[in-house]
Amino acid sequence: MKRSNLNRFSGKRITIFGANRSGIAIAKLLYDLGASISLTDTRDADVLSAEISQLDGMQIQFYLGGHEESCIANTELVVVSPGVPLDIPILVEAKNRSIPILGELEVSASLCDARIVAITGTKGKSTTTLLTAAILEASNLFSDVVVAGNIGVPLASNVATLTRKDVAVVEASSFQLESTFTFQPVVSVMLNFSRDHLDRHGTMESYLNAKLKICVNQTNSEWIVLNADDATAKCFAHATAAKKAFFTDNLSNKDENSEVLSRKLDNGAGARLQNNANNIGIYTYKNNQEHWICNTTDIPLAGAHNIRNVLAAVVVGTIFDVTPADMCKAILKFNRIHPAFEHAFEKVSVVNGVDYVNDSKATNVIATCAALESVEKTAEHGKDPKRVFLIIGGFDKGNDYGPLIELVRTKVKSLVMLGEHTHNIQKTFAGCADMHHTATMEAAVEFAYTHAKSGDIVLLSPSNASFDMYTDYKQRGEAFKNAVNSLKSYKSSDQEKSTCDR
Ligand code: UMA
Repeated sequence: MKRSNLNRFSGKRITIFGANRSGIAIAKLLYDLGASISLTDTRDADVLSAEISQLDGMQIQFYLGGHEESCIANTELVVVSPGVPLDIPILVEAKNRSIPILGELEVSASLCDARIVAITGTKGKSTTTLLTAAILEASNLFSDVVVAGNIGVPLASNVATLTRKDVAVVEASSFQLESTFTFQPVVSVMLNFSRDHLDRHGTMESYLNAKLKICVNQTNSEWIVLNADDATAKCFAHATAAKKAFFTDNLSNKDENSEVLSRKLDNGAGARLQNNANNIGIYTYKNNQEHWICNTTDIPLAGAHNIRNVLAAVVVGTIFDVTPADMCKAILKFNRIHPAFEHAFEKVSVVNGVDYVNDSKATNVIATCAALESVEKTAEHGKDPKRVFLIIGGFDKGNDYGPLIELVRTKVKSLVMLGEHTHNIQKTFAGCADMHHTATMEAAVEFAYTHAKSGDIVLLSPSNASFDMYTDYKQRGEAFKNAVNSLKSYKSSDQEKSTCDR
């Protein structure tokens, strides 16, 4: 751990908000450093028994079933879990009392001895985090490479064992970045920016400001990796003193991109696509040297969005001087089997030649666009581009479905709307595809099962948060998978029946 910062917490009275993964991990870390810990959560003790039991044997004061005023009465520092909004009344009160409020990521990173590569963006964070970790791991440049952050493992649970010889690849969400102040990764990556999380951040500006925190403390001995085709890249470039590296998947604009990529020639780094023979290659640049890494057809991930994720990851590899051969090896054998990919374009089953795909993690319109864009590449049957039964709908945060219209028109056979908040969807897509409204996930899957033909795809990619019907996107994804799995047994009893009939 970073010795210089240990004293900031030992002996301090600290109240932690949220008793889930982040709250429990940071409670353990700070308790072990000698802090006096209080832990508060709106949920009751009986619901949280599994989480709380992880702190057995530690002297911790619990305030469960709500955040009563006394939980901050004597506290010197508040630490928040990412899922706890900073504007809840008790945190406003803490702020009024001038009690510092830090996020779990802020505290963990300040104690972390390992170098941190932090990856943010509206979409593609988890894939890029894992790709980057795979590339760094292939290099043998580090004693240990860990993935942490929004991907499901709080950085707090790794900090105690990480050393200077290690690297932590941290998926950083806006919820985590919002409450950071000294966060200073050696490499930050900003993938893309689009409308999301307005229920938490209120405005796009405040969402962007949270994301900008990934790079504001970086100096010119650190790096930021930017998407040359994203409109916000300039904001990030202006917000930081870090050296800039760019990636682009824009083949048509080669000269312009060369210029962008080589803007900082002395120490410049970047990655882009380039035509070679019958293929499109991924090329990296550093110090005026160009290296072929692999062809896009070698990438074991479907969809244009994943090519961009690979481009971003190879820029990080290039910054750390990972060899092209090691990067190529890591990409080719990249394995998506990781809990982070559950509910993210997860192939659930094939029933009667119809693919059932769970993309419940698509809580915004851009994510559903990415899912539909990748459909043709994953096609195994038929040429008809209109082969998707798209299950869409949920807790509408004021979505603009505009970017989806053309994709729905050209690829979607039937739009299966789920839940009550479908007015906006009906209005936007009228005339673009057949529409069918269902009240439950089972009914949505059943409808698709009845109407889909071999070669079609039933895709749950809701474009919305899940809170209207479920506790989170995971529960919604499980409901989809259960409905599909019941189809399988329904189908086999159907087959049994028809065999008996014969
Ligand atoms: N709670 C309160 N008061 C409140 C609100 C919530 O006490 O006002 C309590 C809840 O009852 C619950 C806890 O706080 O017990 C929830 O905290 P949390 O959501 O931060 O839970 P963690 O398990 O620590 O998960 C967090 C991230 N969650 C969110 O950002 C919402 C996880 O990202 C992350 O993987 C984990 O830390 C480890 O770093 C999940 C996520 O949905 C995947 N992220 C969003 C996204 O990807 O869109 C940003």
